[in-house]
Amino acid sequence: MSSDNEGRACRRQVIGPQAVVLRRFVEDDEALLRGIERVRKRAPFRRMITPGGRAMSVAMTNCGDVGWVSDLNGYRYTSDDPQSGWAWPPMPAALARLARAAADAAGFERFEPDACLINCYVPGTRLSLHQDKDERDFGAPIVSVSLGLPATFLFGGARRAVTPGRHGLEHGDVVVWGGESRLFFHGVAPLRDGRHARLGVRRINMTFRKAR
Ligand code: MD3
Ligand code: FE
Repeated sequence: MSSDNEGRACRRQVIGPQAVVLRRFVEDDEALLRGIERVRKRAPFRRMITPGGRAMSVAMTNCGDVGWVSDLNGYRYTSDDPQSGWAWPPMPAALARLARAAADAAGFERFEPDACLINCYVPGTRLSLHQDKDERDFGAPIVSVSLGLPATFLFGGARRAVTPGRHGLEHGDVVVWGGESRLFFHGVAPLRDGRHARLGVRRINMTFRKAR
């Protein structure tokens, strides 16, 4: 046991160079779900198109100053939701606060994310092995928060050829990726069937980034 989530101990597991899982770090999942609800009313989940012309398996939306998008022209961050033409919804305070607390707990102080990508998985949904390198500053960590059905997270290395390790992520787990791990290949195995007491038949993952 170690770490401190505003006074509460949480279990911490190192899975790579400066990559740490904070088990059950989330205390108030209802506040997060209210925030996500507010975001998706203005910017609904949608399956984006890859530059290769296929619909992604995961449904995504964003909040914050900028949001990650993919289409036939490639991947990038935009200030407006291309589907509505409106600005992405602001990052709800409960989400921003949790991201900062998790970064602090992992030793990255003063993390100020300007983007939060929200992914929605249903059974069968997967995310193939990739790197996150559309952000300007790789010195800032990425914070990921898992809610709902459990998933198997695949965590490789700096090269695609490195066979990924498998790590279970459950409701309330938070992962912080910095340093070398920041550019490691990673993905999510196809979501298994199941039902989560609060979220039903889905998994939601939020990743907080400093994109600009
Ligand atoms: C390791 N999401 O949105 S979260 C993504 O569960 C993404 O939805 C997965 O990969 C998900 O890009 C995994 C964990 C994660 C996120 C970003 C990372 C791990 C990372 C960036 C660098 C290294
Ligand atoms: Fe990623």
